[in-house]
Amino acid sequence: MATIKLIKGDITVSDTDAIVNAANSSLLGGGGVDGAIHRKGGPKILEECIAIRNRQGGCKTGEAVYTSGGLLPCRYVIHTVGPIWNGGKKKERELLSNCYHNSLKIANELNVATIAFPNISTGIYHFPKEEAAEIAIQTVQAFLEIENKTIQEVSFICFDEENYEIYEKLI
Ligand code: AR6
Repeated sequence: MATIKLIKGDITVSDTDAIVNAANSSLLGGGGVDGAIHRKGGPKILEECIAIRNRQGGCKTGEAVYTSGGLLPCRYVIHTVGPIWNGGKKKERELLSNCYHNSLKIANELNVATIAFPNISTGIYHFPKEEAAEIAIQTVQAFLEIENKTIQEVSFICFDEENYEIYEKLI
């Protein structure tokens, strides 16, 4: 059975096989964790994102794509697009769950053993943090129990203290 870990800090220093990026549907980078990943990962990640864009026109909310890790310690960056919180009636919960599920699915296909997630949608996209944490943990646990083949360890990397305390309480 795979283990779930909680870490406070910066996902760009994670040496897991894969890290997940909270991207936007353009895949062209932005602020928050996305900005940090592209800044530290160097231009190769963006080049690969542009190639994906040219092939399939970006990435829809709830879906995920992957690139190499560029200059980062990880082997892969899995880019997923979280929902923008809009009051909760626009399928935000389901879409957030899809982000975790689809990222794990890709990780499995890539034979990843260790993967780290940021707290998708809880920054610039304003998803309520407590509810986002519940969805993240629940989706990961369900995947590990039912569909997992290769993943041995999933880390939740909380950058802000508020998210860290919420996860500490829930895990
Ligand atoms: N490592 C780990 N977590 C981080 C880091 C970091 N280096 N930096 C920020 N966080 P956000 P979103 C946390 O805003 O809400 C971008 O412009 C942060 O504390 O990065 O999904 C994209 O291009 C928060 O808990 O992503 C999109 O346009 C979490 O990461 C948009 O923001 C997510 O915050 C996506 O918004």
